[in-house]
Amino acid sequence: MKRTLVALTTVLALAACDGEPSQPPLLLPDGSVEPEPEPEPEQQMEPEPDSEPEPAPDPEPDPEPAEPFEMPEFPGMVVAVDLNPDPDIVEVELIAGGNTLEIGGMRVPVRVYDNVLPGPLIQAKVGDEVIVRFQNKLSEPTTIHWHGLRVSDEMDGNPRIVDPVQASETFEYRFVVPEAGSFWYHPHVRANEQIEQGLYGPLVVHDPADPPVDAERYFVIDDILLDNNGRPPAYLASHPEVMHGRHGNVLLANGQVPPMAIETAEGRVERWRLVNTANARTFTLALSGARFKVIGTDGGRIAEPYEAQVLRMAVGERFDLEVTFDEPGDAVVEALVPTLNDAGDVVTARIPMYEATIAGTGEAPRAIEWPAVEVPERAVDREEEMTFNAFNGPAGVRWVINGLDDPQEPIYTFDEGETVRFSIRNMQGQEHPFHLHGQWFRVLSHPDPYPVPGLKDSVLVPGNATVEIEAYFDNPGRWMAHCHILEHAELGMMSEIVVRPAE
Ligand SMILES: [Cu+2]
Repeated sequence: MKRTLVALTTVLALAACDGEPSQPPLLLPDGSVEPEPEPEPEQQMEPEPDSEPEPAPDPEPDPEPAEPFEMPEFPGMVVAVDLNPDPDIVEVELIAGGNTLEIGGMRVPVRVYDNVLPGPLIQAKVGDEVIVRFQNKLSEPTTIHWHGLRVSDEMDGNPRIVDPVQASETFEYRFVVPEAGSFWYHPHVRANEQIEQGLYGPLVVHDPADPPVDAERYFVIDDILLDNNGRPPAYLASHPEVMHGRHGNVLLANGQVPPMAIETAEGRVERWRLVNTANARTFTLALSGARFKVIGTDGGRIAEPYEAQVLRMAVGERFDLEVTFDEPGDAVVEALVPTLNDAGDVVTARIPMYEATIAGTGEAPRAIEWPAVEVPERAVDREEEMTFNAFNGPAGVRWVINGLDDPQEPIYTFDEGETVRFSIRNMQGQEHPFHLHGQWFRVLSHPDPYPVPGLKDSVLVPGNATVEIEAYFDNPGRWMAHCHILEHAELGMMSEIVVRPAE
């Protein structure tokens, strides 16, 4: 495990070195040479004769050149290197390939992006264009889905719209990131195997208007199933896996066997982002040793931040926390995992995932003022019921949405701009984390005691329960709507919703 760590930090140092010198975006040093080379043609359209030497001071009232946004560092993480000098374009290379990593003292075969687990963190700021030059060095087709990003459907990694990237082929993903938030990326082909084997990575879209914090961190939480030799057992081969999805026997905190150690100090305020990238496991996380305030979820910051000691995170969900260190000591994120004790009783194991050592400084933390988040009121245009169910077919258990087993036709068609209230009824005891691509929704009612605020793209629908959501179909296209327990999706629980563009 040590070796993995060293490898990661080495790569990180390289990434940081590469990034620094080229980073300060070379916006024209004012009042020098003629503005010929880059600036938009408009400037050349107004050729006032004579006055060649001094370009008017006008074209630079833009506030941007004064304080270019600086991407934060994310200590301990591999960050994708932006190869494009344009401050409004993030261009990265990403390679999916096989490798062997040391996990928990075993040599484990993995498939990962850029040879690291999790894949490199991709970051941009709101409105940036993101270009990902992707190479598939796997032995099978794949795609990349940008979980939570409202991109066009052709860039969404949906293999029914754009053919998957074949083995040893390349593809250029290109999209604008319209909203700030914590996102992640992963394949949408044989996802139950490819994601389980390590193909996932974090993605952050920053809002330059957010107040600065003392550190940003991204916690990528996963579990994987390994046999005694560190190999993945056969997929979809056991009844529990078919029924509940693949639950791992090894927890991973940013690709390592936990706990992952963090160094911080009294008086600091940090922003921690969390994502659950497991195939199936819903994580319950206990937070202690600091002040934790939930400031964001799937769709970015929320209108009413709240303090929390426990988070419930279904697959695909994200949380953004403001973490304040009032005093020295240890701040810990623990996974509360139901397990069997020696007597065969179910008990809750507390597994430390992240342990922050808070050095004493005697300093008091400052209060952070987050800009207000607007919550527009929208009238409901339609009401629909969606059901989740299962049946036993000739080929075994199938999981279905609205009674349909892997339907090839869209299950709903809406018009761009429509607001639709769904009552999602789960007819069976197994839970389903529902994920809608390309759109946001809000949770109106939920049976669990935990708050589910803000704009969402993923929500847990517990067994034999109903969850009500209000969805905003503002992004035209063909969009996947499915269970994010990857085994359920593979066994039928995968559908599409069409949003017709407005005239
Ligand atoms: Cu499911």
